Amino acid sequence: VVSDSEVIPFSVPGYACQRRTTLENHNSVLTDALSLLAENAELSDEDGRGVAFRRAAAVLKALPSAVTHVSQLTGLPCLGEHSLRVIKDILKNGTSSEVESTKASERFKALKVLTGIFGVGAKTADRWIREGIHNLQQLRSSGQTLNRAQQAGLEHYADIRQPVSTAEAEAIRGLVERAVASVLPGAQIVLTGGFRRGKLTGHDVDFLITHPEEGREVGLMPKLVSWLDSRGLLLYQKTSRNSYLESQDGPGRPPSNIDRFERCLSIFKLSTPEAAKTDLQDAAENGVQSEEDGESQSGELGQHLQRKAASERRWRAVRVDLVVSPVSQFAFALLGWTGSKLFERELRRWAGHERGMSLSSHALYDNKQVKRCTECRLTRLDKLAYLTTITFLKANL
Ligand code: 8DG
Ligand code: MN
Ligand code: MN
Repeated sequence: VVSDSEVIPFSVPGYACQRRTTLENHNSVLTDALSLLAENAELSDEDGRGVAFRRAAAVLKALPSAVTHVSQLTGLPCLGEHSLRVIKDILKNGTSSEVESTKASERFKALKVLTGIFGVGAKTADRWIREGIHNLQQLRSSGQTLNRAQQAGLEHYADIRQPVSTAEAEAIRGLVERAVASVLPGAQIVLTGGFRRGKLTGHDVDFLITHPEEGREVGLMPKLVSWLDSRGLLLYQKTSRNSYLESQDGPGRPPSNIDRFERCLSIFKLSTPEAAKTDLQDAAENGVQSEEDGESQSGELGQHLQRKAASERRWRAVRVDLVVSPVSQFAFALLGWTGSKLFERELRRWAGHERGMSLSSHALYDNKQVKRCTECRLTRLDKLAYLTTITFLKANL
């Protein structure tokens, strides 16, 4: 028992983007619990609650040591009543009843399995659940019409849910570098997303591509995609010019977080004897019983068989995002695609509320000057923005 006088309260700044957050997390029991509740809220179309739990988890992630006593949390930002209740529950009992019952709920388990399919969002999953579809078997036999993305997602489900390793990300980088070098010599490619933040695994691999000469990047994506496709390296791809202008940014609407860059959401076919070996080991060590994603026995068996098949082939499916940006917007694109999602959200909130500026993946504007902006001022602002983004990255990676 610790007396209150011995407890040293923690202190962290209010916005996630103002904190130095390392990959070392001293409070993973608490942050796992809050992240699960965040996930459940997001999957239930309650984004506000989701963000609140994500913010609370981010605060605990930034603490220099493990929380042992609730009084250490006095004065910390972003810890609402609900999050505090969960934290207290865990500090007192070792677990949170709300987290445990969420984890055990059929609805949550079904939402996780179904949204784990590439191309399936919370709304689709919810509709399927209401129609009695809770797992892959039921989906396969339901006769539901699946779009191209969902078909690919279902076909490569077991591969895609296996985390991507840094070695695999490097192998993909090699492929994309070769492709880019042959369709547009001089173009540059950067690994973004979680791997750029130093994470050791990811759910996909994210790349940003540009060319040092403005305008040379135009038309790059289709060439890149057909180079990869003609060599049999793509299992699925969808290239899109973003609908940002038409759908998101109408008058009176807040600017969208979604950017306008040309992008390609894809599934690569990566030849990896290593990946095949890992899958085999995984299947041998864990058997079919240890899956914890809430699939039924037959679902687990199905996945096991998919993985076993994976171990017999010499490739695996990996989700890859490709984005092309003109070099004049590269700094913002890089910052915007580095993540994490909460960091980006918080950085934009901070820019708006504390600095009167709006930040996107394209530019940084001073809100007071935006109407009178001349080319010249924009250029100067862009330079300032570039320096600002670099400073942020140094402070936060
Ligand atoms: P992970 O893949 O390792 O799980 O984590 P991550 O790399 O941080 O997540 P991500 O889903 O791949 O997203 C990487 C960043 O890309 C994310 O922080 C924000 C940025 N991003 C955009 N636009 C979009 C978009 O339309 N969709 C997604 N998913 N991310 C986007 O700038
Ligand atoms: Mn990623
Ligand atoms: Mn991604």
